[in-house]
Amino acid sequence: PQTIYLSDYTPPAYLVEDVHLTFRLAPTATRVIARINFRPNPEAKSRAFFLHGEGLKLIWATVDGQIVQPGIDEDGLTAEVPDAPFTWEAEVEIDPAGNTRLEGLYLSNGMYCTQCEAEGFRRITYYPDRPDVMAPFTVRIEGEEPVLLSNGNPTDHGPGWAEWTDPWPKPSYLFALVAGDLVAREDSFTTRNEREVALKLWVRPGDEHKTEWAMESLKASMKWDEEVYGREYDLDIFQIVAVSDFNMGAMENKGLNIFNTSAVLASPDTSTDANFARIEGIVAHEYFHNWTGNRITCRDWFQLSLKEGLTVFRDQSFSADLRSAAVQRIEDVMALRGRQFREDNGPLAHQVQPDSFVEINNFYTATIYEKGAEVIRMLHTLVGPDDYRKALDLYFDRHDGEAATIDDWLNVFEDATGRDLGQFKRWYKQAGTPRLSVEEQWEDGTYTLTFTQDTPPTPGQDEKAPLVIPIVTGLLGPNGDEVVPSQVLEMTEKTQSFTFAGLGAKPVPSILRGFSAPVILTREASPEERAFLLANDTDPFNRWEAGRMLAKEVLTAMVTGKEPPLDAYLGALATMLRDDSLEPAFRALALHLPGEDDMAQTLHDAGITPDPARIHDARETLLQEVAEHLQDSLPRLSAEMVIEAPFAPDAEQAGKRALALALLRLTTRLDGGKAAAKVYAEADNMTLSLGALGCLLDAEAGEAALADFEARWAGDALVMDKWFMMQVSHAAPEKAADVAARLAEHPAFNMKNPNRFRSVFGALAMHPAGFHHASGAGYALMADWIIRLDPLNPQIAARMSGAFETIGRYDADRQGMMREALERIAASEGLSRDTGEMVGRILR
Ligand code: B3K
Ligand code: ZN
Repeated sequence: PQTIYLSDYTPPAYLVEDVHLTFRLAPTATRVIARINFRPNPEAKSRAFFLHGEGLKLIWATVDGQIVQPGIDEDGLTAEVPDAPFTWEAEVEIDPAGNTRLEGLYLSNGMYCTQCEAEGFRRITYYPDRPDVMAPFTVRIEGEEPVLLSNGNPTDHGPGWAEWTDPWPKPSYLFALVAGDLVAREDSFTTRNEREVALKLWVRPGDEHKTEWAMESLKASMKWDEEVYGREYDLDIFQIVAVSDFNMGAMENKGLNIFNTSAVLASPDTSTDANFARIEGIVAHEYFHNWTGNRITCRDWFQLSLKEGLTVFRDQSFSADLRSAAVQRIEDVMALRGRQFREDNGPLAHQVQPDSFVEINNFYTATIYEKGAEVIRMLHTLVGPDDYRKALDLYFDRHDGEAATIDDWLNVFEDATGRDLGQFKRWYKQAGTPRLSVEEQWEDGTYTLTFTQDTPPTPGQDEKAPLVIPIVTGLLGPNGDEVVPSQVLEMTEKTQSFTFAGLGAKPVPSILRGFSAPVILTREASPEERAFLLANDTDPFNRWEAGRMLAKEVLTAMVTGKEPPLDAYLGALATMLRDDSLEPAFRALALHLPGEDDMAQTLHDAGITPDPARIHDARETLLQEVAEHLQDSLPRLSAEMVIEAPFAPDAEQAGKRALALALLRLTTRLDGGKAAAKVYAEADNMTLSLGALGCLLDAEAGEAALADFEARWAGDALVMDKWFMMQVSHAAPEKAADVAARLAEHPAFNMKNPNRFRSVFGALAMHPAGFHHASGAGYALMADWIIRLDPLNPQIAARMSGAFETIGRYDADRQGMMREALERIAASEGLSRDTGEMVGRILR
């Protein structure tokens, strides 16, 4: 397979004036007739005419009405065309029913839908399928399905056909078509300029009761984007469609977003609070793409983070505004560390702006998305909110309607603020997580912090230069008062000192507040000092962080056979938990021990080879200690978390339920599941019933509840995904692979459905003690299923192979077995470019 390089970018030879598509839908033989007006691109270096096309059966093609015989290979076609504007027409046949890759046009449960990003449109018709070719589309759909949808505004329809016009020039990856038996929840939104926008959320009949939350989230997003970014919606209608077979969460197609059912459908009895929050965030994310992604798109896929990093930053800010900013930040950082740091510290590490790729779908990663968002957050911190807004206004003014680059983005900030961002750009070009160490000095009322930054080598990048790191820092006095409020220390050198003069006593520093940069901060501190920060820091993120650092030190000591600072930790935890001024959601997060994967990485960083079984046992032991230490407070605290009001999926209630369940997990360790059984029996919402089920499974008392759950929810695919997942994630380590293997034989298991596949094998990958069990059963099973899935859905198979990305951390035996599993995948016949690239990078 061919490697694509950023440095090879050349402008397209021909631009598209407009596109007209006609679809004659039929499950195994859909005809697509395209009429495309091309004109030579004055900026092009060549006049070679090439159209992408994959898996298409060409019926005929004409140039200016004359039949042509193009040269066709597996990537597309070439033809003789004039060095002047001309009309290309072609008819192709495609097979939506046979499309298990879920890229291009496919059938999902009898309903037609599309997924074109990144390169799916070339599986629909011959086209310059690259994001720097933007054009207005008109679409005619002919089919017997009652609902026929495409991008833009509806222009005309009749029995068996409908026409749609999207006036905004767009790249082909934003094209969408949906046809099926669907019903809509309808609403409307009035923009700040008093334009009425029709809102429609399309679902299968029977799912109507799960549409309210997404609709409310959509309206909130539309309002927020007007208020915070000054961005107004630009069509007469905005539609969302829920689809049950979908490779990722959702897709921002212009005016017609397509969503995985799991990312849009919600009701209290079937969805957890986490589901509600995720849906709110994804609805916002896709809606925000209308400006950051669609109106201004990417010149090429190396610029992917231009739209994704920015849009993640926007959806995180939206959720922070709607919910608790502190809790949102903690959760975002937990996700960043869990996925991006893991990626950045292994063989799959790559730049926020990569230099090359083989399969672009492999680069929709935590680095492009979450680290990309952190980079924008740092810009925001460095220039401040006012200049940030000024720069964004300039970005929209200057690049609206264009396919832009990350350099364009940085230039806008330079022009709007007068800042030189040359060094800052390294965040885009340098992979790896910087380590930030700090030393302190105290002398005559002057306190000095000396920082050193160091980014370890990553594949293909041995040398790392110093980055610009905004270190938000405040100082606390010995009695807990803040003596120096938060300020941004702007680090640009490898080693750099910052002094604070005129202090009466040696302060306690609170460094990297709000997690102001995506780095690993190492600072020696006594358990007492961590406990002090957990009790007193005015920055809620660092308050939580202090508790987490302390928990990690306890676990590290337990794993390595040292004396753990248990009393300091348990004492601080108990005080924190009883502090009513802290919101329950925060207390729930602070009660949460660092995960097993996080501990494995932490030990590896400290030069200790992690043993997943010992980590698991240490965590279990510590949880038991916590439960016993808090024993007397558990009943009272649990009682305080009972909600009398009717269910609402808001942050406040969700926080109370989160704390109630954290307490229930501890209680279960003391009562063997008695309280959990009661909660399960009485629960009137999915958050509590699933939480209680988890407790019962942990206590090995879950059989009855599992059977009850299955009987009750057999007809609801999204809830059954949870049923599958819970059994794997709560399995004892030595049983996890067996449980997954057995579930894969269950009649309701369907490997063609990405949600179901992930609910079993994604859960196994995220169960470190199970996946890495010394028997090697986890590795072998995962490899078997990746090999089986790859011919059907290479994108999901490739993604799943990321389970092996932590290979470098483990002992020789485990590494050997992981390598063997990877080599078996690599050697399987006809392996996809997607999985081939991933496995190759991990093995390299
Ligand atoms: N842009 C899509 C992701 C497309 C993934 C293609 N493999 C969803 C999003 O980021 O909003
Ligand atoms: Zn996105």
